[in-house]
Formats: sequence, structure tokens, C-alpha cells
Amino acid sequence: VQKKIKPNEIPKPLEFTILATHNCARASIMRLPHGEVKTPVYMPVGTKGAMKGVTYQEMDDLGCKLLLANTYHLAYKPGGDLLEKVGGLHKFVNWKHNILTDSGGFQMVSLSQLSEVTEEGVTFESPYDKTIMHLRPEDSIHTQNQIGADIIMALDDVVRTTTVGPRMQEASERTTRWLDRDIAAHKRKNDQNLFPIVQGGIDPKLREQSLNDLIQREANGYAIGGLAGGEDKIDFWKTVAQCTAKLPINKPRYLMGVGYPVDVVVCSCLGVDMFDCVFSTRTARFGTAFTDNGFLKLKNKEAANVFEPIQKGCQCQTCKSYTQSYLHYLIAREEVACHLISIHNLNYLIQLMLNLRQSIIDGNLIEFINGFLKKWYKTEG
Ligand code: PRF
Ligand code: ZN
Repeated sequence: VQKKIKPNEIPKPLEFTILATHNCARASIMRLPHGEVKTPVYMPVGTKGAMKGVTYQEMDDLGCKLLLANTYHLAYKPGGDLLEKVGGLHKFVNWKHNILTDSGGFQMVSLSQLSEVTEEGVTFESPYDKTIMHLRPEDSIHTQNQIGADIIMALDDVVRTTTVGPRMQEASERTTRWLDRDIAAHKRKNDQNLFPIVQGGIDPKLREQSLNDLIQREANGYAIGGLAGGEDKIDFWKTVAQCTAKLPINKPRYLMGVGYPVDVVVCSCLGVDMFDCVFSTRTARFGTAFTDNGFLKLKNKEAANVFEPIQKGCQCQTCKSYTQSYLHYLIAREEVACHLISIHNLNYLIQLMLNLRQSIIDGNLIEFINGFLKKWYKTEG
């Protein structure tokens, strides 16, 4: 149903409709410029404008409606100017659904040996050819405007989760100051949503301050950053719960860098709506598949004698076509093995979210969680 827009009302590039809830968990529809997304959702990561070992056509076949890409990598190559010239990343890579771009902030951690942070911004030395890139909040937003993703991320000052003391406080407060520069630099407010990123590590006081500062800036959605970096599980969950309890109820919440099956299930229950992680495809490249009973290491010699798919009943192309035995044989020999396991793992996470979502709608979330955890930890019987 199309909503009537009053003559002088500027349409928002994001509409978030909650269909059902169970305690903090929500089943929603997020309407973005390139179509609807059912949440909670797992967003596959195509850092450099391509998935590793999976085509965008295949992502479409898996039912994916929202993909991730990274500003730092795309700014380096092919560059914002070229992407603007071809009409944005959607056109360049021929993807008709939604895209979210991360700001480049996280590369301060992942490329920490090669970066330097000041109040002005971040400076990177390219790991490829040693060229220098300055990424100020204004640069990140300008490049993200050129890329044209449906959701763009604020440039945050990211430090390792386990950092303590003044550097953590500085990073968290700087993230807020940079957010004001991001907002001022953002030129496409009508068709791109800028999400701020809550920081503050696992310190409840810093998180509280960051939450208060960011919520005041009234964005269309919010991200929870700075987690999944080696902190204890209990601190991780407490921090997520603190954030979801405080963030506006009627706006989507995105937990960055989390994609371990148990974590997406638990954090959906805590009220998170969006997740991303390279884990599903990275672990596939090491021969590990997701199953209802936990991780399956297809490199192990036991797999050689299993003439069944990775997961019985799985509707992915890999499970419909191949046995564990064949995949075990391929891993040592052919790159296509990584591709086949990636397809299964992506399908597994996408379906896991859809099943969880449906259980919220049907009022069966508790049964769903019990069933999921029992099988995952093999405590049945
Ligand atoms: N900030 C940004 N990207 C991220 C994170 C973050 O804190 C995380 C959390 N570890 C993953 N990706 N900009
Ligand atoms: Zn499968």
C-alpha cells in the first residue's frame, strides 16, 4: 500500500514497520529506496563490491535484499569519482536491491598497523601500493554519496573493544564530534540514510553517554559498534542489551560485525534488527559449514564417508546437488569447494533469520529458540 505524501512533506528514504514483537524481539519490514527488507536480517559482506566466491546473481537467488560494501576499499579502487560517473555502485555491479556501505572507520582496527587517527580524520597507508589516503568524516561521506548506497555509515573512531582508559573515552567522544561533521557533509538526505554508530566499548558509562549524544541527533536508524572484538560474552550481551533498551523503539538497530549463528539468534531476542559479518564466507573458505547441530568441518576425514548433504532438508543448491563426501574431496583440490560451502552458509544464515522472524510473527519464538539451542549444543534427549 502506497502511503500518501502531503505536498510539502519530504519522503523519508527509510520506513520501519514493526509487525510483531516478543519481549524485545521484533519482526519488521524496512522500506528502503531499493525495496523492502524483512528484519531481523543478516547482510552478507561484499567488501570490495563483490562477494568472495559468490556472484550477485547467486545472492539474488538466495533471496538477499541488502548487501554490505566498504567505503575504504571502494575509495581506493575503483574510486568514488568513477562510481559516481557510472551512476553508483548498484549500476556498476548490477545489483537491483539495497546496499549498505560501512564508512571505513573499522579499517582503523583491521589495518591498525597502517593507519593514524587525529581529530581531523584517519590516514591510511595502502597495504597494496603504499599510497596515502586521508579519510576525514567529510571524505567518507562524500565517497558514500558517490557510491550511492541506501544506508551509509558515520565515520567512527574505532578502537579495540578491550581498550581501556582515556583512549576509549576519546574515541567515543570523537565519534560524536565526527557525526556532526558527517551530518553537515551529507548531500543526499532524501535517498540515503546516515546511521550513527554507538561506541564506548564495554564501559556502561561511556555507552550511556554515546547513546544520549547520538539519539539527540535523530537519525533514521542506529548502529551498535565496537563489539565482537574479543570481549567476554557476558560483557558483549550486556552492552547490546544496554543499547537496544535505550535506542528508539521505532527505528532499526544494526549490530556491526556480528554473524555467528548463536549470536544473531540471541541478539535478535535482545532487539537487534540487522547484522553483518564475513564469518559465514570466511569460514566456508576454510572448509567449515553451518548446520543445525553446529559447525561441520568438511576437511575432517570422517566426511569422506558421508554420502549425505551438509544439512538434510536444506534447499540450497549445494545441498540439493552434492554430498559431504564429494565436498571433502573437492576441498583439497578445487576452488569451487569454497564457493559451494559459501552458498550453503549464506543460505543457512538467511533462512535462520527468516525462520526466527516467522516465529515472532506466529508467537512461537520461545519454542524456536529452545529448538535451535538444543540442536546447536546437541543436548537433545
Ligand atoms: N565500526 C564500523 N564498522 C564496524 C564496526 C565498528 O565498530 C564493527 C564492530 N567490531 C564491525 N564493523 N564502522
Ligand atoms: Zn545447504
